[in-house]
Amino acid sequence: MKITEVTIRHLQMDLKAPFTTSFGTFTTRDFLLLEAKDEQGTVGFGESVAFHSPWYNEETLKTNWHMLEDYLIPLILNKEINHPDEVNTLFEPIRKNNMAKSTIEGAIWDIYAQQTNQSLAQALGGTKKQIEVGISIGIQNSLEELVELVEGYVAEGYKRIKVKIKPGWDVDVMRTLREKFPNVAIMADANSAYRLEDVALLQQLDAFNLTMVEQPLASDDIIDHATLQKQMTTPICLDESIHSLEDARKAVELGATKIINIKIGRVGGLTEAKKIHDYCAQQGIPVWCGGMLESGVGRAHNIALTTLSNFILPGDTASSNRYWEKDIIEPEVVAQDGYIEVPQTPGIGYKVNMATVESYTVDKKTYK
Ligand code: OSB
Ligand code: MG
Repeated sequence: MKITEVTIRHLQMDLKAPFTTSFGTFTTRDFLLLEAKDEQGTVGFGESVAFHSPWYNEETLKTNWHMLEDYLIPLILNKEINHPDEVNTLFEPIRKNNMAKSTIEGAIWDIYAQQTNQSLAQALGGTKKQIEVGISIGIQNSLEELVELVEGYVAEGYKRIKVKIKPGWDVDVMRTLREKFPNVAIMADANSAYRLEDVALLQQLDAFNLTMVEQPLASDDIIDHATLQKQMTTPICLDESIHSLEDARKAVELGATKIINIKIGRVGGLTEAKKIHDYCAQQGIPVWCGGMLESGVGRAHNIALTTLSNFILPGDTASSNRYWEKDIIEPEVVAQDGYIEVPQTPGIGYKVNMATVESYTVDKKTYK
């Protein structure tokens, strides 16, 4: 295939409910949607998961646009690409900026799947027909509100409840949840809110039989996480610290992580995500697919990736209607009793509704 035209749109979608992490609160999701077209007119979509501000990692919507416009799109336009795995090689001269790279790489995977008449899941080598999903719940104003929310999501059938924690909203919260929901798979995500000095506090979490604690320490650390893991029984799962197969290998070899959260954007695309998945499978490290408050396009990519066999633990890909009044895809993503049916039609398997996309678009530009 040859990509002959790329359109980048800045979309702005209101979240149904604010989402709070240890870093702050989101009420709106601003992101880039990328539409690529090849010489035969096949259209593929990719989503940038970079946020408006650099709280999760160093990338932002604007740095992604800059990288795409000035570096990545020029490396792709009118080049003969036989397989999406080649995109990684084309991007080798550019350091990091993984979310920007992933945006266009995802669209190329979508086109490749359509042209080979496969679902994106099949193109990736995935076999599951349905995937198990959990839900990620932000920091709430009160424990009562959190318990009520968890009750609702457990009743909806989500297979695992993840709760954001931060200093002052941690041990008591997890104790209460474990008491109220003795048989539910529960985990905590700290988004790097602690330091190794907090070991005594973090050890208290071991009493609650949590499935894992996600990224307790610094966002660029693997050494302290290894030290912490030796002092905790709860498995540590790294999110922010893992940007590549090499990072995953080092973290596993050091004993810094027993489980890995794979996010396509954070690792630079589906090809690298698959490599990390394969390595973890060999090492006996279970993985799961993280979420970044994606629109339907990013959600569709996450669903396809999760069909790979070592995605053993439920991910964060919840129903579209948990986030949005109206998603940009049709049909919307629906989790029923904690399962999402994997679409079997070619490509991402959902139709992107361009009228809905236009209604959320605040800026756009085409490159050819
Ligand atoms: O750390 O997994 C995270 C959302 C935004 C940024 C980082 C994270 C999250 C979530 C929510 O936990 C996942 C989702 O529901 O999409
Ligand atoms: Mg996380």
